[in-house]
Amino acid sequence: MLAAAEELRACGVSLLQYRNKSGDARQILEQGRALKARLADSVRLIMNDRADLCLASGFDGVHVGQDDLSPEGARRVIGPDLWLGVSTHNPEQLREADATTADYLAIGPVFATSSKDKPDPVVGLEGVRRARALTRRPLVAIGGITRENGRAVIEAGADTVAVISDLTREPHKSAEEFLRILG
Ligand code: 3NM
Repeated sequence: MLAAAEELRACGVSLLQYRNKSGDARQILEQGRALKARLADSVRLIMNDRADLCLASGFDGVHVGQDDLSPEGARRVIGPDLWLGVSTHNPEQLREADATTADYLAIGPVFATSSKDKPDPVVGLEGVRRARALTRRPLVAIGGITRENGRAVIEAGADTVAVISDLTREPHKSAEEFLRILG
């Protein structure tokens, strides 16, 4: 994981989310601190789900889903300055998240994904367009995004994309190509 994170950083990736759905708090903290030590301030590090472990790891922000701490609960833990991201999966959730102090909103899954257990229904490019019309905050599209469809996702209104599968297969080549496509 550390080597892959460094490789992505070297390609110009500027934000990484640490996501660990199976580890316990102790392992998440250990790995979070190792990531922070290895990458220092060269990449913005976002902790998935856990505001407490974001602080304990020295990360730059936390990302919460619909079943985690509420955005305002997480904000109370991390304070006014760290970044808060919120996952949404439909227009109603997006509207609700837009009324919080979130620094960015995510919409997804845009396309079918095998990286998430029990994903919500796909929203498609139309879901990205609808989300764009509902918020002026930075909008991150997620779910099944590849180098092939990334440009269309940006053209539908996303400011950027969050990717797992298409980055993990060949991180270096993929990150470079994504940055070219998104740039
Ligand atoms: N969240 P991949 S979709 C972690 O819809 C995650 O909020 C989603 O992985 C959401 O790029 C997803 O491999 C998985 O599809 C993204």
